[in-house]
Amino acid sequence: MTDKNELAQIGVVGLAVMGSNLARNFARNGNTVAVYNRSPEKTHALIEAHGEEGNFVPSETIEDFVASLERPRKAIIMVKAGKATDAVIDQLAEAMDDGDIIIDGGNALFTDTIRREKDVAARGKHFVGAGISGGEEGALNGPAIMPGGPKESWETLGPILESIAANVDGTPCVTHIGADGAGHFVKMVHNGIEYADMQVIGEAYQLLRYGAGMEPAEIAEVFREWNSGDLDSYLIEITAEVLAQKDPETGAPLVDIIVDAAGQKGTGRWTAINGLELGVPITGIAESVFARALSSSTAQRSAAQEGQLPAGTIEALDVDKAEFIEDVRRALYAAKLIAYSQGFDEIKAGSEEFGWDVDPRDLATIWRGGCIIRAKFLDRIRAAYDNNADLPALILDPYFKGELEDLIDPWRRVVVAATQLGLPAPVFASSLSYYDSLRAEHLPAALIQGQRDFFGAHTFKRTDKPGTFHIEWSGDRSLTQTD
Ligand code: NBP
Repeated sequence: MTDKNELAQIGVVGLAVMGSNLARNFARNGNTVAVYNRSPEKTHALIEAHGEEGNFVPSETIEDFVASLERPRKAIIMVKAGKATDAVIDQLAEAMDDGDIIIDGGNALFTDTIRREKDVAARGKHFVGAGISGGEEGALNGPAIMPGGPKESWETLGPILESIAANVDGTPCVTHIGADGAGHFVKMVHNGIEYADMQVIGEAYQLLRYGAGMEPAEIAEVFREWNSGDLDSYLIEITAEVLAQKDPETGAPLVDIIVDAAGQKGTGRWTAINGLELGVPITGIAESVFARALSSSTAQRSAAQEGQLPAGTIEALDVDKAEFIEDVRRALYAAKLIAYSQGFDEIKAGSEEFGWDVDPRDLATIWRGGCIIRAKFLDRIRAAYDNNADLPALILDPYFKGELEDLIDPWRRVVVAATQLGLPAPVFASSLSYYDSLRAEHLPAALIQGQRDFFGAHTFKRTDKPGTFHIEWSGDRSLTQTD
């Protein structure tokens, strides 16, 4: 239904797949929605195909669109992230009044969101960068929403966002995350965790397929079973679906027909870059970004295959198939746990750096539904932060420490088996190194400090007394205290 005289509670600019699904979600949940797209064809198509789903107010100019909104006006931008977002923000800020709210629901880089919030605030309007997760399906049926921006905008926006968000046990999967770029920051890290989660699932598949010699359909059954336990999650569920799927043209397992070069749109890379900038070792996330890059290095990979780099002669141990499958399940659980732990570390560091005061319990709550990394064990993460809001690391929570007691030996066996089989398991292996580094009493960093002092007089601290020291390496090798 469309009514040009009715004022809309919310507006959506950009009616490609995400925007039109989000607009339909608002309308289906009883909100009157103003809709506008640069090229009017998409607006017409939306109204023609779905106009009966609720109350839409279509416009062909940004001025009409703004005029069709009730005050304070609330407009969500769902256009291609980058320059298009800046262009639409400029048009909206021009046409809107003081106190109106511009929301960017695209996948913006959080530093762009910080900049935009400043600019828009200087023009008297509110700006909210909101991470929206769940893809097309989530946009239509209930996404997880991570809004940043000013707290007072949340007071106005909260109820309407709650009306369209996913809902778990009566709790909507949306809450105010923190000021300016906080929402887009946590959405970025969410996507980084998603990269690592997908990669560890891929490594488990690879080991079962080429280590245990199982067929995709049989592995699909294993994943289905795993989905009823600790690993219960959307990504495990869809993995079983993908592995069971046959190619409609040839009847072969679809996974054998798909080219093994993974794409990426940038949020995983941003998470890794930010981890480096903040000095947070998010090794699982970074390795999974590199794993996608390596998979897509097709020329180099084919040269390495043609040149047949030696595999070595170490023979893999004979292992019982059922035991190996269970070991792989536990290794997958352990590596996934590390990815989440590292992701929460990055959020904590980002929150401190930018003064956002992000509550990790909120994320564990709202990520339980709608988003791609929704998983049963987020309830455990919530409980971990409920018990101790200042946990030094998620894996140090007593429940997860207990889980790791059961996981550590299988995890080591799987990394050994992968190494012996010559099968790549970059996140299984690097996460185990991270884990062992954290618990190691001694790290080779002492030697590195010695090397740094040798070639660059970078000084070092001593274990036995305070102060900063240097050895006269090119002279008499005496010790001097520098402060
Ligand atoms: P796209 O990212 O493909 O963008 C297409 C939309 O942007 C169209 O409505 C297009 O209008 C509009 N647009 C462009 Br391009 N340049 C414009 C400009 N200069 N001024 C005004 N409008 C402009 O759409 P999408 O795939 O629906 O994604 C929308 C946003 O949601 C993106 O930021 C994307 O990163 C994000 N996203 C999120 C998820 C998720 O899971 N959360 C999934 C997919 C996308 P036109 O019709 O006139 O060309």
